[in-house]
Amino acid sequence: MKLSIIGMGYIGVPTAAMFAESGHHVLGVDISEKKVNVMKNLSFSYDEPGLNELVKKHILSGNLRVSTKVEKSDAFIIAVPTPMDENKNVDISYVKSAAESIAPFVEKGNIVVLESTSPPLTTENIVKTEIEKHGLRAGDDFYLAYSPERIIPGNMLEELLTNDRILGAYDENSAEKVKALYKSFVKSNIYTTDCKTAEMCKLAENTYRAVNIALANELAQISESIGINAWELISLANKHPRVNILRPGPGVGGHCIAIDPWFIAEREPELSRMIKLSMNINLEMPELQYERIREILGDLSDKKITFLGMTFKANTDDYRSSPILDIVSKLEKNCKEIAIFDPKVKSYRLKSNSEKDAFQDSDLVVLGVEHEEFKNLDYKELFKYTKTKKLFDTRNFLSHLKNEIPDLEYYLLGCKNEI
Ligand code: SAJ
Repeated sequence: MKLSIIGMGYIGVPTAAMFAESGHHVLGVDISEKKVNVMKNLSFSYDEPGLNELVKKHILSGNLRVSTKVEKSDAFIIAVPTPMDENKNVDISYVKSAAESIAPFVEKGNIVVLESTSPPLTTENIVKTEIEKHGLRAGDDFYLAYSPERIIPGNMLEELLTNDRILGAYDENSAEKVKALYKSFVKSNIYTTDCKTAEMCKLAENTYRAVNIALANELAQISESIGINAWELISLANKHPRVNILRPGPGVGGHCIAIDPWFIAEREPELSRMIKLSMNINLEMPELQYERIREILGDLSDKKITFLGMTFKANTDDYRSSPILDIVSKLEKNCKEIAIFDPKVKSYRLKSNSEKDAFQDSDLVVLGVEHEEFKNLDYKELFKYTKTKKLFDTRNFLSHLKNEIPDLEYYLLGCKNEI
């Protein structure tokens, strides 16, 4: 088949590569000329295992072309961002303009799929409406579906193949056609339903995780208050066969868990009580860590603070809406110096060139993100360069150091006991 995938971002690129790998002729479309040229010139460098090789292979094989312009195709897949504005309202304009851009090219018998995380009814109210403006009717003339991805950064290619997939179809024929299309690479089950349920399902999955993390974050605060260790508490509770509490942390970042639940809250503000409360608990976490740092250091004005890791989670280079950067921006206003050491991130204004530079004369080291690279640093040596040996671990990742470095003052999120 000839496929056009609209949006060459985090989801569009691996999806395009996977369809190309399964033998389809894929056109990746993006409004950014720069992005298109980077792909054409093979000068991309995605921080995702296997992705660079796969994209390169199919640009060279000709199965994957890229352009700023849509072309006639058998199927159109929309994978554009659905960001949130300052008022926590979803901005659906990219979906609308993507639908407008494909509408003149959609012909009888074509498939149109929306993959972007979207509020309920987007497929029918926006995508269907835009395409029908050109005279075709969904169901009668073209097949229409919503099929969200569920892949986790760091394991995207594997999860594209092996995750079960939800497919919300406009009618039975659409379900059959779109399922067959995705079956060209999806090895696991594809469950079909209507568009609205599938849209809500994607949001419910990320909301489940957000609420679970909020519970962990609340337990961390309670543990700090009553003098127990939240990590031990959660690990013991999870020994129960039907309990699985997630991990507390300095906040929830990225462009999924921190955002998608608000789409439900925007649609049903009165009914989304627990969702809003959970999101607000997660949002408080950076501020609470800022307060904890003030508690540890007292007056900040003459202090240098070192952060290990600045991304929104471990083992990624992505620092979009990173809670660590929220803490950094609060501290920056009050302390003498901030140094960040993050081997994943290529450049950032506060980034130190080496771990030694970052530790030099530091008053406090904060473990922000548990990157693999941080497992084997020579902490004994590095703490020789700091002014005082203080470590604040927001991920329970370096607790072993308290035995290895005898004079280390070790502070842990979710625990205020003397350690
Ligand atoms: N986090 C915690 N504690 C935890 C787990 C995560 O504080 O126990 C934090 C992370 O540090 C990070 C944030 O939550 O800041 C989100 O990370 P994540 O690993 O939970 O999720 P994402 O945003 O990378 O990916 C999620 C996944 N959704 C679910 O697991 C339900 C992924 O499968 C989705 O495809 C993705 O959202 C998406 O695109 O929607």
